[in-house]
Amino acid sequence: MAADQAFVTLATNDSYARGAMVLGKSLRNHNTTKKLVVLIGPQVSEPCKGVLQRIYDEVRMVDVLDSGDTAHLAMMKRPDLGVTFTKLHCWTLTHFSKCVFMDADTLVLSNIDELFERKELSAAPDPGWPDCFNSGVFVFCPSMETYGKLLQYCTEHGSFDGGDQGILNGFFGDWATADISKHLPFVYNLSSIAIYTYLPAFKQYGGNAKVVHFLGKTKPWNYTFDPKAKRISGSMTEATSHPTFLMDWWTLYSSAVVPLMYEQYGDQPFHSGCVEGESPLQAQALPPLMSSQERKERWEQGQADYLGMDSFDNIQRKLDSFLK
Ligand SMILES: *[C@@H]1O[C@H](CO)[C@@H](O)[C@H](O)[C@H]1NC(C)=O
Ligand SMILES: *[C@@H]1O[C@H](CO)[C@@H](O)[C@H](O)[C@H]1NC(C)=O
Ligand SMILES: *[C@@H]1O[C@H](CO)[C@@H](O)[C@H](O)[C@H]1NC(C)=O
Ligand SMILES: *[C@@H]1O[C@H](CO)[C@@H](O)[C@H](O)[C@H]1NC(C)=O
Ligand SMILES: [Mn+2]
Repeated sequence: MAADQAFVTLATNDSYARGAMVLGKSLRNHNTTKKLVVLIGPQVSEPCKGVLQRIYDEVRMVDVLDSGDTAHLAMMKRPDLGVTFTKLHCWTLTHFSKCVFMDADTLVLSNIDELFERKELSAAPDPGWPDCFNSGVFVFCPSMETYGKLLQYCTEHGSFDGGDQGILNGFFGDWATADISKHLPFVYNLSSIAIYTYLPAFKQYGGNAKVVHFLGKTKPWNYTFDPKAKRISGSMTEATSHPTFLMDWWTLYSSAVVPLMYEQYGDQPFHSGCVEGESPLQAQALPPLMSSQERKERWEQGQADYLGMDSFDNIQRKLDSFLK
């Protein structure tokens, strides 16, 4: 039943909140039947909270330092894992029987409600180390018992990578071997982004990416965008490595999120990241980019960009590593 299932994300500050706004809009635009929940940290400002409330069914404030419970105690022992403890809070959402966690730096390109047919803990292999799962998208079942065990695991073992991915891979340590149905099939690493999909053939796959995860330090909100000219500016090298999905992100953000921000901020100034006619001297501008819809059409017409985004070598290498 849809009412007791939810997509859950986390925004610790206003930067990640912008990611959560776009993610929420992308889920709504693809007509999800599930509830949308965002966990926020105390640093998220009131106007951003207001925008999130317009998009999400539930905006839940999580302040680990203020909680006075086992999470607080765990935090005292492992202050380095602050954001991780906040993320683990998703297991306390026991008014839902099943949830899909998605990082705020992900974007949905089609309806992915079928993920709820999977069991805890289902996730996609990490592009950098396929025996580990990537914790940017995972299926879980809220439970106070599991939550308690996870906190205990944190304090006893810490995290081998200093973040939640290390904790979750340690705790759900049999993921690589125990049950193949918990592997969300086919992750490809097309130029620093991981894409999750359920279709078996890479030809189909290329046109049917369902989720984009903007891995790496530079996030979509670190660029600036000129909505009229459809130009993204910022770090040139990074922007060219995942241009079409970056364009999807900015198109949705500027059209569906920025108007809500104007409503919530009123007369207060805020940083939208959208500029008009920015001088090329101020930032390196990229040429206009194809949207992923255009890219999909090209792919289907057999005009895939084999040397760039859709590089056959990249895809083949990834396919080989998962088929082995
Ligand atoms: C916002 O939070 C993310 C992760 O939760 C962190 O990596 C980032 O540095 C924070 N940004 C600011 C401006 O505090
Ligand atoms: C979502 O639903 C609306 C209204 O029923 C429909 O017009 C639209 O095409 C649907 N969107 C998608 C992506 O299926
Ligand atoms: C994924 O892509 C990045 C950037 O293109 C590259 O540095 C990395 O080696 C790739 N990883 C794998 C497992 O292919
Ligand atoms: C991205 O932007 C945020 C603030 O919006 C900043 O804290 C962070 O350092 C930036 N990251 C990079 C890699 O520029
Ligand atoms: Mn992420």
